[in-house]
Amino acid sequence: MSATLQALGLDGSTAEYLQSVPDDLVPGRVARVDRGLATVLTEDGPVRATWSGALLAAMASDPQAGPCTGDWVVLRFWPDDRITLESVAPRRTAIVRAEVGGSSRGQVLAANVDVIAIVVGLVPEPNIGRIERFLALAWESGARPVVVLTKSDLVGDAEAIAEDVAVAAPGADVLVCSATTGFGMDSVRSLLDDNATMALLGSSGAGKSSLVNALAGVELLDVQDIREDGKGRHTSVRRELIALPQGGVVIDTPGLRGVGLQESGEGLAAALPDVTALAEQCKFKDCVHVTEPGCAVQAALEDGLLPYRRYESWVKLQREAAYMARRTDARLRSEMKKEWVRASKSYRRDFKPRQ
Ligand SMILES: Nc1nc2c(ncn2[C@@H]2O[C@H](COP(=O)(O)OP(=O)(O)OP(=O)(O)O)[C@@H](O)[C@H]2O)c(=O)[nH]1
Ligand SMILES: [Mg+2]
Ligand SMILES: [Zn+2]
Repeated sequence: MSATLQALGLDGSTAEYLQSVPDDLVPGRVARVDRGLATVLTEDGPVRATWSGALLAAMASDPQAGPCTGDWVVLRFWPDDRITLESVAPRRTAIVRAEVGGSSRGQVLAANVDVIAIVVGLVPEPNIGRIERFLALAWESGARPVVVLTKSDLVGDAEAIAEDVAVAAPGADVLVCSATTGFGMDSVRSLLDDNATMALLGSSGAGKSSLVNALAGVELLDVQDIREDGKGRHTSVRRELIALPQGGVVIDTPGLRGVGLQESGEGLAAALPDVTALAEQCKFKDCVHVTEPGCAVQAALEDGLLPYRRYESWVKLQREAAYMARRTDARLRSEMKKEWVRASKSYRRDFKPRQ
């Protein structure tokens, strides 16, 4: 395994795959993809490649077969100077966002990511529900989620906010930092130990590109002032993989407007393990946790053991996961619809949000 590829995050099993391909092909890692053209980092620097016929055929039957940022690939250098991307190595992990309004097949945002940093600015005040959605997406990917609360220089009580966020993020570390002052950047940097690959996810204006610049120690990426209303304006427009000079790889992404969940619901279970564990104790297997007798979720709500807000997040996320599943399974569709109509009716009837 070459040192250059190792610095780009090459792992053992992918190295094996890359060694199994014919000798005249060149391995590399996809830094970015723009419409049918990939920028691939190789041992001899970055090159631009188009898709091979075989790859195009594979993509016709499975859009997820197309290369995305973070993929390990093999390239063919042709005598006429063309470079084609021949195949994509099996992905260790994949961040998959459900297509908004498209097919039920998700869009792969980034591949072979070890750590997903959910980047959240401390100003405006973090939206816990949104963090939970990002966590569900992150757990689903197979990578390790970490919540990075940035812009600590703008608040006085960063640690108190971090504690609140930690309650909503069981199993994930919560870090506090500032790209501006450098506070807490050492712990963010250590997420890249052993040439790990870290993808940054978060809303526009959260401070993702600023973190990449702070990690790199140079202004690599554009950063722009946020609008007066505090909303970002989507400064970054594409996903981009950056190999840091001191080792480790970061993938910057544009702010996500909608975070779609994939259908399996595993991410949901991992993001809200307390509610999921309760749901397993319900008397009926098909309990929808609204008015059923012997419902452990309702019992915990009544006893005050389960915060109402977490219950609400769970209902919302579960509904979304079920929606995705429904799109892929026509048979389930009508059953699910009936169930959710019933559930949401009695939900509205029985529960007035506490003030
Ligand atoms: N005070 C302060 N401002 C920050 C910090 N990090 C980022 N900012 C500011 O926040 C704004 C948005 O930062 P970006 O890094 O462009 O945010 P982004 O998440 O990449 O946004 P998109 O590319 O639109 O998704 C810029 O005005 C930054 O200067 C920080 O640690 N402290
Ligand atoms: Mg950006
Ligand atoms: Zn129940």
